[in-house]
Amino acid sequence: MRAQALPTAVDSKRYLALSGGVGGAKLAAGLAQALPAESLVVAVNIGDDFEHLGLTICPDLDTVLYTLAGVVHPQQGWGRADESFGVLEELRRLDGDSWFSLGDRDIALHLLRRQLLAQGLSLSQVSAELAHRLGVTVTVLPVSDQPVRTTVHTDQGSLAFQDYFVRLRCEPVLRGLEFKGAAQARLAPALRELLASPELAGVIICPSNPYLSLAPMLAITELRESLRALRAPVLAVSPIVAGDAIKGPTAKIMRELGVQPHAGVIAELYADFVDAVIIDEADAELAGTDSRFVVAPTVMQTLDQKTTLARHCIALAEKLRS
Ligand code: FO1
Repeated sequence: MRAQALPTAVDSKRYLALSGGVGGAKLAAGLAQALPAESLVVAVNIGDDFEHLGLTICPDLDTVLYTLAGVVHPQQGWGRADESFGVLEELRRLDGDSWFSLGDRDIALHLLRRQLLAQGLSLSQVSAELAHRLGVTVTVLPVSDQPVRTTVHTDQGSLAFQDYFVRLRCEPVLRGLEFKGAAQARLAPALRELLASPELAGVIICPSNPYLSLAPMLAITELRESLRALRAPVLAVSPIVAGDAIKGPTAKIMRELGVQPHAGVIAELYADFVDAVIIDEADAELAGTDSRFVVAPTVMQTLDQKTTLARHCIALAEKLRS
């Protein structure tokens, strides 16, 4: 009698990416190319979220969703491509709040989010529903279903995050950051489950702003402690290249906090849980200074570059696991 053929082993490895907005979404897009959809979970910062015009705005979640759906504004990296601003123009005419640039298509998504939240769905459930409706098959979820809101302490007083970031264009000098709600926040249920799962093959910390995007996530005790205790490798991609940020105010913020912007700083900030830090080829001379540094091309403009960096991350996680 012939032995029954064994079923083909199903590769059930899963990767977790921790992401802020634009920079993180780029690597998430590369990971979505390099991995099957069921093998990737992207957990996103909610510190930038706020209530505006009666809507719950989740800029980083939407940036990741729009990027993965292929509908993000290609130059801005946030908001929708092919957008119109009829509502905003009318708001301006009526002397309403128009400093935060919400396009018409974007407002439609926000109305839907409002409706689903009002029906009692959690932010994770709403995000899953929005992902589905946008045709995104990768799992995208907020780091928590409870609010965490970033307050920026500056030389002009304490400011809500978007007041500082968008209305004042990061001009005030930063003195400190506070993540309101982080002490009480629990991880989103699917994230907690993944962090405890033997299927977790690695955690990839995307090249998002470590102070504005990743710190609010890591301020949730449950996340930081899970990463510290994790058996699967944790690796981070440095957002600093040749002493400057690829995009956004990371380098300015670091200088204001008295930190010299260099790629290696990420290894110090995440020292208690990170196993490897990918730094750019432009910073290759740092490689010898810390055994955790690994050099790879980290500048992502094209989809090919995003996918190449994603493959480097996956290969590194595999190497660290073996
Ligand atoms: N960024 C801006 O610089 N100006 C805006 O008016 C603006 C509007 C906006 C609307 C929806 C959205 O999802 C994002 C938006 N962003 C805007 C980007 C966003 O506020 C920041 O990039 C993130 O919060 C930082 O990660």
